[in-house]
Amino acid sequence: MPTLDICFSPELLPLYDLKGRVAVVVDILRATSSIVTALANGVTHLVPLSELPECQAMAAQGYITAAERDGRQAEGVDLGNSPFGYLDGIVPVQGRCVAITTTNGTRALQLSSAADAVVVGAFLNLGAVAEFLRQQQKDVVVVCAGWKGKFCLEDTIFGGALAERLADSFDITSSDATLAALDLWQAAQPDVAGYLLKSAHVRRLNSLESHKDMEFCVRQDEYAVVPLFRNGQIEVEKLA
Ligand code: 3SL
Repeated sequence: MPTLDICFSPELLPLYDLKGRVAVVVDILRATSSIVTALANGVTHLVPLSELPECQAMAAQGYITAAERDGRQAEGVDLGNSPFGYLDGIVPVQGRCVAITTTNGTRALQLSSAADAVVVGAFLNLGAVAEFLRQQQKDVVVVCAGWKGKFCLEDTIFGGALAERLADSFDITSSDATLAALDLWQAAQPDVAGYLLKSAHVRRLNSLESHKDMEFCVRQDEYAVVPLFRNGQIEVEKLA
């Protein structure tokens, strides 16, 4: 039976061998939730980048530019990191490609590229990701983006929710990280938005008036897309 393990921070990735495994990169607030929303709403592909100037420069190639630093939209780009940027129609996104840079999420994607496949996970596409992993039948590592190298609750409870969905076909008991994430998910799941009110990043976002982003990002199974990061681009995988 394949195993499901959870890496609580990109700083811990040197302890994990991603070769031969599938990495599910998660940054619930908000990078992977925004990427899933973008692809489910007509964006053709995204290019995750580390530096703001390289993201801004992609405008010359016809890309929509999206950038966040410390929770705020960066200067000189079209969008920040709110999923509503892909829903509100202020910047038309249908058929467009997006260059994106964020504090933690895009970095976690790039650091996971040694895996056999790098999947973009969020509550918004939880069921589709679980189905994809069932089809792959490979060991899985959930890579939590965290915040500047530190543990965060929202990515961890996603790991627990994914483990719960895969309990019938994956070994979810041999990693203490997965067991801890499952326990936290059990505590959170009667009211995920309420539970996350205590998380550091929700408090940070609330001070930036992004509370509605959090409520949106904890919705489950809103979109049946499985974005894969390969060859420098994030695109939707067509499910068999
Ligand atoms: O760090 C990131 O990648 C972002 O998702 C953080 S924020 O939610 O946009 O502040």
